[in-house]
Amino acid sequence: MELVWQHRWAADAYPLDLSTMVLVLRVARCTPAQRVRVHFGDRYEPDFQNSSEARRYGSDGTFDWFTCRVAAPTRRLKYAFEVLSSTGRAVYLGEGGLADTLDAVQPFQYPYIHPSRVLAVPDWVGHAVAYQIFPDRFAVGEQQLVRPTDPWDARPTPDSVFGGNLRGIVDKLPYLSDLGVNLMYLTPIFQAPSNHKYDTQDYFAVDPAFGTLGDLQLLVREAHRLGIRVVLDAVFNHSGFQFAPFQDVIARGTASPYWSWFFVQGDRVDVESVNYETFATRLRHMPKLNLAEPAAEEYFLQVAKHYVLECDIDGWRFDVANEIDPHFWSRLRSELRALKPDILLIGEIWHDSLPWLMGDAFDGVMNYPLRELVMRYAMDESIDEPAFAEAWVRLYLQYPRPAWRAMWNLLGSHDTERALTRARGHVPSVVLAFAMLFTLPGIPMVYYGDEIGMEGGTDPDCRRGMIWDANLWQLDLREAVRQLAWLKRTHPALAGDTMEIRDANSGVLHYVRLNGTGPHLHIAVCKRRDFGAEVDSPLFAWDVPSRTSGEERKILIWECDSTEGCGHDSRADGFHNQ
Ligand code: ARE
Repeated sequence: MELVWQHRWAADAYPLDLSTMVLVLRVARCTPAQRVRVHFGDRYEPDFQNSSEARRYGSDGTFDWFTCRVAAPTRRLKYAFEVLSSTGRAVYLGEGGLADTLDAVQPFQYPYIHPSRVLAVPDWVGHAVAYQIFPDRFAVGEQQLVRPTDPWDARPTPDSVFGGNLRGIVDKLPYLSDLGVNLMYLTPIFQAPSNHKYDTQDYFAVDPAFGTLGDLQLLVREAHRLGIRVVLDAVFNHSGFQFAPFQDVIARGTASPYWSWFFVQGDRVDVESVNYETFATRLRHMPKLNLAEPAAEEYFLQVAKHYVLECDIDGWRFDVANEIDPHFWSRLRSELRALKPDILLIGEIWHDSLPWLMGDAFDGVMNYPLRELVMRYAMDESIDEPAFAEAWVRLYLQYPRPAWRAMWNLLGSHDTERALTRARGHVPSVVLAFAMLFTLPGIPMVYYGDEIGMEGGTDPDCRRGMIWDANLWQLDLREAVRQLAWLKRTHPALAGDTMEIRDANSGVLHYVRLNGTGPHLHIAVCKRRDFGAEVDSPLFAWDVPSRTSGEERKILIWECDSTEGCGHDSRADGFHNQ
């Protein structure tokens, strides 16, 4: 068993639709497998009716990963793996462990494929290009609605108010459209005392500093007119201190009808000692909500539906999504999907998100692990091409493939240092990172200002006022992002979730976005001069000097009908995807 390994559920055996399953097996590299076959059939049949060859997707350095797509016409499946080792010996792996013969193996079972376990993401995400806005810092409409505490170009403090608002965003929609954005995510905009609005006071009111409900309706209407969808930020893990139900609990204790909406130790709230659960540790202004409480669950379901019905928004990003009762998400998904079938649901989860990507919660998550991987390769240059390829294999196969179409792939957000700051001011590294972000599976998301080379450390420094003086922009960078956005919006190969990666000899990272019908898209980042690919008229070619060694690097993006890459001499390890 230590030689082969299977079954983390959901990632290793998941349905693509009601009659197709994807099975994944990893085999320890210390006992390399020559070949892996899958024997499978209906659970109630006496034997396995079919078998199919699994394809080797790649290696993560420790394991070789094999994937196989199998038909399950009765929606019920049993299966076992036949692993032919390098010595020619066959072993069989099933739920009961290893066996020497197929007859002796106790098969794995996928009892029944239910629709709630088929992760169906909205079709439109394939060509989505997202842009994140922190409303207080983006733009001021014709009238400022609040007295700013700082000048627009100041370095923000945790309490700064710059005065950006919704009408300001409306005025800048043409800028976003020109950049190629077709999906806009706003951090919270509902009434709250802070500048970030993650401490909600009234979920049914737009914060007066940002505007009115009418301004939000105008923003969505104007954005839609330009082909830009709008996603809002739902803070359901905790409320703000001023939230009326929490104030009622403070006033009336257990006599309050909202008592069980919160987690209070004892029979009265003691604000001084913070005797109640909060977001993070003892943040008294952010009391944690109990969405397992039916009345609270109903209330927040109403909040989520309200903005879909009243403002026609296109999706939600859920704050601290991994700390909210999982039952809430399955109800929310089914009710919002009934209201708007192509609504996008994104969780903010910074780590392994598999439990929330199994079809009954989110379509995707904010993909911070991918951010770290791309930045280590493109900016820090702390990992090389083979290491990137191995880490990609591990990350990619961690989730059901459909989730990769809706992943929010980002280089930064309002919670992290900015891309150019991570690159220590080296613009070409940011171009390389964006080129990878826009060509890997998922929705690329640009954090406002990263496209023009804004700098900023961690929160609150990453929330400076947007720079609108084009003389201060990194124009090459913005042009590269604009071209990459065009490519993501138009090339069919970038809309899917499949990718073949080549752990080519060091100095060349080469991956291929596969396209069922038309040409594939090849992306290569080369540190080696004799890359050897006869690539004429690439769609995108960029010389990117290395930040650390100064050696020449090149990004090449070209189309080709084969995955062999038009004469490219990369001696790929046969990484193929299915
Ligand atoms: C600010 C400062 C803090 C300070 C706090 C004091 O940044 O350093 O302690 O004020 O009040 C919002 C505001 C923040 C504010 C915070 C608390 O935007 O400016 O902090 O409220 O008042 C984890 C969570 C993740 C969360 C991050 C921040 O998992 O959900 O921490 N992100 C969301 C939003 C934030 C928002 C909140 C939550 C609260 O995106 O903007 O903060 O509603 C590792 C861990 C992650 C961790 C991550 C970052 O990767 O794995 O779990 O994320 O680090 O810390």
